[in-house]
Amino acid sequence: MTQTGTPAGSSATSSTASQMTTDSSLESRDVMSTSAMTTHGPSVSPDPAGYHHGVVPEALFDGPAAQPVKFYQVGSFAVGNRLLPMADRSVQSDPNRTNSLTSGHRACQGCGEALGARYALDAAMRATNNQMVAVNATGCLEVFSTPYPETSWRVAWLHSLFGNAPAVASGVAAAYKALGRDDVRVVAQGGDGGTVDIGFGCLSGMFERNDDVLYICYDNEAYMNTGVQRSGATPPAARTATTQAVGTDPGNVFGQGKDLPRIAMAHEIPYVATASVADLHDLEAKVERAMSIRGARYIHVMVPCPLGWGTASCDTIRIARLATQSGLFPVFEAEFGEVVASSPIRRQVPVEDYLKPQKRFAHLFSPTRRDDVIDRLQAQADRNIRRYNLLPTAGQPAAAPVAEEARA
Ligand SMILES: Cc1ncc(C[n+]2csc(CCOP(=O)(O)OP(=O)(O)O)c2C)c(N)n1
Ligand code: SF4
Ligand SMILES: [Mg+2]
Repeated sequence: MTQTGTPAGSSATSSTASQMTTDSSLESRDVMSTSAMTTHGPSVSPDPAGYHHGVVPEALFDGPAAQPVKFYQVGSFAVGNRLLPMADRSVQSDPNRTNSLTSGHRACQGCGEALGARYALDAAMRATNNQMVAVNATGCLEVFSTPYPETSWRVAWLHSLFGNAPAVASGVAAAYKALGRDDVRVVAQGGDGGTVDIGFGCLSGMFERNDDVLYICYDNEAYMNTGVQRSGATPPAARTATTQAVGTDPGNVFGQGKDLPRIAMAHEIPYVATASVADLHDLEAKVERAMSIRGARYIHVMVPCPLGWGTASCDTIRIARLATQSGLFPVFEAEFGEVVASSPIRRQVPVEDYLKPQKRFAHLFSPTRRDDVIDRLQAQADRNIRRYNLLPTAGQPAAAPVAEEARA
């Protein structure tokens, strides 16, 4: 509602994408955004309260979104980063970062998806020297960031349909290839529903053809944008609008759904990784790594959704960390179908610690405690710990070191 970036819709998407990606400075993008802006909508006088609606006045393109990020805006990560050597600092600590998803969007407080997307795309922008196009599936990320005619994206950004983001991204990559522009890279992104369910066929095709696209799935484990319906990534026993906590086996059933990182690995594409908003530095590093590789790449990011999971908005990072530290969400990297690295659990917690703070699992604790179901979920975590070697014993590495020759 307040500060927004370029006007939304075609002005920020296909019509300006090729132009925008030829320019590396924020200023040059602003010039084009401003010229595109004049073709859209009525001129609006500023709201007395300081807000503006519809078309963004030209003066605002010199506003905060167009400026380098100020120190206070980078928050506590900057403080932590300042204790690290330069090479280890987060992209977000860099005052000259791109700020690809800027303020003014309408995500809920504590939205893991908004956080993950901002870190991922800023890292991708840095890795590509801002020569990048982002393609978005339908879902919360698209809806909260682009209420027409506004947008919070400050990157060439394209939305088409719920299920075709991988195909659109493949097409964009093919177009740039035909133009001889191998400097412009393509990132596609979507929620778990758009990725593991409706977009799955397109994604599998993109993998199979080894198209030069990084696809990022922000997994909040349900169709959040339309009211928390179950997806193929919803965990067993979770309550959603379509898997109610009723009957002898309340919540989502066991034995269904899709483990997309492993399905991606089965395509033997160059790079597959999982990541979490609990470790944003790791997410950035994986995005940068993925952008150093050509061909189809896939990153699956766990992004808690306070609204759909029934958690406090201040607990997003804590919940995401409990998922990884319980073993329910393994964090690893794979190349050409083989796991090459995994992030060891630092302090193992029982799955119960992860489940309890979430209202979607409340029926496992009240009115009757369901130890049988909790034990089955613990068994899943234990299997992940074994499968990805998440609790390496002393002297044994978490996983084999990444082969340098596999990198681009
Ligand atoms: C073909 C089609 N079917 C259904 C919808 C309605 N729809 C829009 S967003 C959405 C849910 C998106 O879920 P997910 O991909 O998990 O993203 P999230 O909102 O959870 O981030 C649905 C069902 C649509 N836009 N198009
Ligand atoms: S419903 Fe969930 S995913 Fe959607 S904006 Fe809110 S917190 Fe984010
Ligand atoms: Mg989702």
